[in-house]
Amino acid sequence: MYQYKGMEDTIAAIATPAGQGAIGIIRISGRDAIAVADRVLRLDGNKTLQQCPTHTVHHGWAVKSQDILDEVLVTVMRAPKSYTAENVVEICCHGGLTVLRTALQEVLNAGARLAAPGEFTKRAFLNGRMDLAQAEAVIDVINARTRASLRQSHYQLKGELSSRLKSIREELMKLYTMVEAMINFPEDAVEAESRQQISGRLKDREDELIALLRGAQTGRLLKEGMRIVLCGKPNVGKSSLLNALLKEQRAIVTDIAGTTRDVLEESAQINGIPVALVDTAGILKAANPIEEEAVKRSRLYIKSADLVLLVLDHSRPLEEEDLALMEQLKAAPALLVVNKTDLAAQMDMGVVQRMSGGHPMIKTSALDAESVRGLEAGIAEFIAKDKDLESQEPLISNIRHIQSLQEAQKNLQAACRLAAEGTSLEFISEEIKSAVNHLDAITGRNIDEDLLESIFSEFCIGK
Ligand SMILES: Nc1nc2c(ncn2[C@@H]2O[C@H](COP(=O)(O)OP(=O)(O)O)[C@@H](O)[C@H]2O)c(=O)[nH]1
Ligand SMILES: [Mg+2]
Repeated sequence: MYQYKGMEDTIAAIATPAGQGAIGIIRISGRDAIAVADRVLRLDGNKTLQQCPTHTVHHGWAVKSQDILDEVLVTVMRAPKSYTAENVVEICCHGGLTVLRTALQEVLNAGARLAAPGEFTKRAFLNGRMDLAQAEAVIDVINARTRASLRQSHYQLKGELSSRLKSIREELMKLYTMVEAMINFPEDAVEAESRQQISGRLKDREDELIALLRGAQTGRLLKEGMRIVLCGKPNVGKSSLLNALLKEQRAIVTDIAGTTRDVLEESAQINGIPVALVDTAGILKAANPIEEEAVKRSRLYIKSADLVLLVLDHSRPLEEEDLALMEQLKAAPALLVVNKTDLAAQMDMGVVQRMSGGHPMIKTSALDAESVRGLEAGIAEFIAKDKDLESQEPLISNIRHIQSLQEAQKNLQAACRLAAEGTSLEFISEEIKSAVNHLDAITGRNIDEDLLESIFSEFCIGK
């Protein structure tokens, strides 16, 4: 098994966030974890952790020489049944920063070294407790912003993605062996028939990869959320709608056109999807350098949006600026939001309809909570279109996984084609092998040291 420099060390870190809390945990892992902990602990009844059975909890005191540092509860977990598959001790202290830092310093003085970010999880992976995709799911669980993305991260942590990949890999290895046998023992094989069979089975595996990749779009959405940009000429109610959607007064609203100068971005959740709501200035023709910059930024935001809400003012006749924006957004993912419907209608809805470019239209009033909920529902419908947000299947969301799957799929596509074309079998075998390697990169069977470094450096210390 792969080892890194320092893997033999016993490591320790504060595993809870910096700051005050009811409790804080110091986690120690490694061969000497229990001996190190015993050096800083005085447990009730004068016992040592060495004498205690695994997976038990003990009351006592953390001490520095004879001085008491804190009253603690200590959990001991012996290898291999622990998070890292090594000996692990968790010391539960009171959650003050000074208490924790002092206790950690004593643990370090007693023979442990400070853990690097993600080092506990890295060991869990290297000791075979979980594969790389599962280890990466740990960080996703911690970072999950919505319940839907948390559920997906748990699927991956439990190994659902890994077992799906494993079954595809097994089948590919069978095919690989078959092709190799045909290369090495040509006299035994009925080649034409076998080729067709192999090509069919390769295609089935490719289809499985395609299905996983299709789910990845939803997976990314659940994890990263989407950016929704409000645009429309000044005074139509963009900032009011942003505030209403956020349910707080975030953007400044006045009846003076041009109140919003800079782009404002705020996060919210719509139907369990994290969204970044962006309010733009809505100025189309700049009168000074500040406005010029505002116009430029608005344009950029509109371009990068996953959804644009084009806001129109129902209480005023359509103007050239409205039409210009509609024209500009014809091919963009957009909803037309007809605002201020609480006021008398001045807008020619027939023209709006005709110019809408087929975008759905939603009538609102920023002053009326009920109609803002209608807008939310419209946005939710747009988000959910063609996606299964409640999917019980593992949805891939990690870019590294997506790229590897795409590469594997390309290999299988080529292998199918080659098998059908009657090309030399060696080329087919090469493609299958390469597909397997790409799948192995996801689960970490194929370890690239630099890659591991970069994956685990994203973790927090103590995880
Ligand atoms: N009656 C009514 N007034 C609104 C509505 N939405 C916004 N307003 C008012 O229109 C003015 C401009 O709103 P604001 O949100 O700043 O527009 P923005 O320039 O597009 O951001 C303010 O006085 C708001 O109170 C609405 O739905 N109905
Ligand atoms: Mg505004």
